[in-house]
Amino acid sequence: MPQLTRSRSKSQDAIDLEERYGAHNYHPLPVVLDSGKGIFVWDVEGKRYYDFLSAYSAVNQGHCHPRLVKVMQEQAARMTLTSRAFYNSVLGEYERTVCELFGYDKLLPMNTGAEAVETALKMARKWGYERKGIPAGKAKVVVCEGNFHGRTITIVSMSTDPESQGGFGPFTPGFEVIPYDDLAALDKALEDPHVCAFLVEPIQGERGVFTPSDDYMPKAIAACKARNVLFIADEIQTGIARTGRLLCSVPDNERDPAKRPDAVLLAKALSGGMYPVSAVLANDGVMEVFTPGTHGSTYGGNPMGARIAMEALAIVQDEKLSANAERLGHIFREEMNRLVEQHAFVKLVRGRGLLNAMIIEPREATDGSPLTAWELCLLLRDNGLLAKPTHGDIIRFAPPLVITEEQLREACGIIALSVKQFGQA
Ligand code: IF1
Repeated sequence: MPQLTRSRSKSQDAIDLEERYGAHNYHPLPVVLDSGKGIFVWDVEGKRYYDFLSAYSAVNQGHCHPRLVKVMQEQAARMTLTSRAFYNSVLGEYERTVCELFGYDKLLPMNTGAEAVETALKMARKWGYERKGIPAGKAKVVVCEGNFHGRTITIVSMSTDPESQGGFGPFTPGFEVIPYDDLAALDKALEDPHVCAFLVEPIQGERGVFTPSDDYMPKAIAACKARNVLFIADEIQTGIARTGRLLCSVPDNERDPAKRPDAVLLAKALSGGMYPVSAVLANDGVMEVFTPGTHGSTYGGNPMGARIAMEALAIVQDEKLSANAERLGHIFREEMNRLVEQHAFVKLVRGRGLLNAMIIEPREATDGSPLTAWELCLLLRDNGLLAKPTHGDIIRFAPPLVITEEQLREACGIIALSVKQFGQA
């Protein structure tokens, strides 16, 4: 297994500090990043890498995009936080911009993805009681096996992943889990008049870029509409051009409310990786369940995040990032499928746009040591490309959407070399 001798100095010192003083709630790949620009990041020793994780699809616009740095500097020197106790000069313009771009009446501003999910759960339950007539305390939300919607106790209450959920009980009641990409199971679950919402990822990112049948989204939306159940699309990872269009759950040109989610959740790339910004989008008939004092957040709707998010969305449109993700995604899967043909241990490549994953069959090296997706990620790192394994045998590949075809093809070359080395280990 080729190993770069790593100077003990800066990288190891940084790793040692995190080991000593930081909670061990992650197992990071051993690389210490220090700067980023566009699709590249540099470690503390000055080595350059292709970033093929994009901070889990938060850095769609590329690291430190100059337009985002500029608006952040300007707003930082003007006004960063007022709280919602007062109006501010940016929030209304931001809300209008996002509502018009995505085609909804209202936006509720929050900060993290999990906060947007929690907000949507509260909105759905309250709507269920006040608009659907569900008896108090009986509202249920249908979710899917393999879901990932965040890390709060209510959100992990609906998780089917023991690692996410284990040890954190007692859990929030009111969730029903059904198989993903199974319309019959959804129809059956929706027969329960106490169901207020169906919360689903258009592609299950954490599960390993689990892509459903092409008709799953439109038919699931129709099933929910027929049963007066809110369809909530968690687009926190799949949204904002990542899968080749603005939203993954519905085509950009679909404006018929009967064929669109009742609520859309955004975060991550909403701010281009510069600042925590999330949002819940819904129409008046749903969003109006929130009245003054029923929900809030200290930082939610702050002018800094609002300014950054407007610019982040403008970049997505100005630089045609959806079209780039769609076109280069096809090239990427074509190149990766050559590896599936060449190497028996490369089982499958799947994804949409520039959200893709490779399934690796775990092996043993000639010296008997384990060879899993982790070891392949170490080889990728040594060859100048950063990606992260999930669930042991899956590697997610998600570069910033500003990547060019030439850069993508060079990165494919790095992946092919690393896979070859992995096969020879
Ligand atoms: C971790 C995963 C990805 C998300 C979807 C809500 C949230 C996320 C579809 C919550 C967040 C992040 C969280 C981070 C790693 C990463 C992740 F592996 F955990 F699942 F992307 F796939 N909905 N995903 O993907 O948003 O509160 O984090 O802002 O927790 O390890 P958040």
